[in-house]
Formats: sequence, structure tokens, C-alpha cells
Amino acid sequence: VSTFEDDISFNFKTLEQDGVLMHGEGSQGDYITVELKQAQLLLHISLGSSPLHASEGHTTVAVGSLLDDQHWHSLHIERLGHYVNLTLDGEVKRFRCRGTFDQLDLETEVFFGGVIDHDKQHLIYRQNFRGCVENIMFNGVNVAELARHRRPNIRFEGNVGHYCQDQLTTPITFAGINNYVQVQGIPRRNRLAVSFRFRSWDTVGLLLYTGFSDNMGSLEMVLSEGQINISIAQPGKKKLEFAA
Ligand SMILES: [Ca+2]
Repeated sequence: VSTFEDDISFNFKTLEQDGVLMHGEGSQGDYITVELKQAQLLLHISLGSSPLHASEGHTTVAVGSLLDDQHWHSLHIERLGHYVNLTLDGEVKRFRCRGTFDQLDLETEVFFGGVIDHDKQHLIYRQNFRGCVENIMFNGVNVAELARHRRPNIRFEGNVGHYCQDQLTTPITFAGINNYVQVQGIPRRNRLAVSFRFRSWDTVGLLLYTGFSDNMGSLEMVLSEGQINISIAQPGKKKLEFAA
């Protein structure tokens, strides 16, 4: 399929930093790939390369940051010949594709949420997307709607569901140095199990503190120069410290 204009849009949300959201390619060296890399969105596009200058048509544009925040993000790609408007959450990036060609020539198959048969695609291996994608519109075709009705021209691979399961994580932002959350403990329990994910620009900070029942000491988990240190203090005993 050869197009002079393209209009592609969808919304996505994820907790993952990396993943292929969309990929299509053709036999003349054309391709379009949308991926998350280190929580930034990258669009790779080539409208074709001549055999003499294999890389001349390659263009990569990055937008956004911290997109692995489990919030919906909307992407809109509009192309007219060489010119592309890449819009992420209302922020528009306008650029011109490199190279001399102005038609995007793709095979009839376009992938969303990842790529099947990596070895058949001219794509170095990249992790497939994990998260939710909705309202996929590809040049006027409502792909999400076709997929929902399991139309025969849609192929599924792996675990694809028609729902968006929110992970049971609710992010909390600690914007200042004196912010914390205090939760009620269970006294005299002889085990303690805590798990959480975190992200910070700071290299130092207290992550977790708990006092033991009956003044039997305390446990703290701190971020120290980018490393996690745990220390357990008990009265009359040497403070136990270890790095995780
Ligand atoms: Ca082309």
C-alpha cells in the first residue's frame, strides 16, 4: 500500500519504559515504527532509500518523557509527503522526513502493540509493548473496533484482551522533603514484608521506616548515593546494616 498522506492515532498507557507500539514496513525499504525507549516516545520513519544511499531516508524523532506513568497518553501522527506533525498529549513536533521520496510504501500488514516474527521484519529486536492501547485509527480505519469484533483481517498473537486492566498499583508522588505516608502496623507480628517500586531523581532519601513493638528497635530503608541500605537497630545490640 502506497500512501502520500497518513493519519494515525491512538492512546496508550503503561508502566514499562520500553516497547514497540506500532510497526509497518515495505519491500522498498520504507518503514514506520513507534516505540517507547526509556519512557520517551520515538518515531522512526523512512519513505524509502535508494540502493546507493541506504540510510539517507532514515529519520528518528523523540517526544515526551516519563511516559511509563500509567496515565493515558494520546499520539497523533499526520503526514503529508515529507512533512510530519507528531503530536503527543497536545505537544506538536513538526519535522521533514529525510530523503527524496514522499510515498510511504508498506506491506499490507501493520503491527500494533508489538511485532510478530521479528526475524521477518527488518527491525532489530525490541521488546513488545506491555500496557493498554485504545482508539487505534489508521488512515480512517478503526483498528481497535475491527479487533474488538475479531474481524478475520485482524491477527492476534499472545495475550491480547479487550479490556484495560489497571495494575493494582497506585502511584504516590512525594514532591517535597517533608512528605510521607504513615500506615497503621500490625503489632507483635514476627514478620515484615514490604514491596514497592520507586523512581527518584534524588540519590539520598528515607524510603521506609518502622518502629518495632514494645520499643524493640526500628528498621529503616534508605536510598544512599543511589544504593539501597537497610539497617535494623535493636536496644543493646549492634546495629545491623546491609546493602540491597
Ligand atoms: Ca516510498
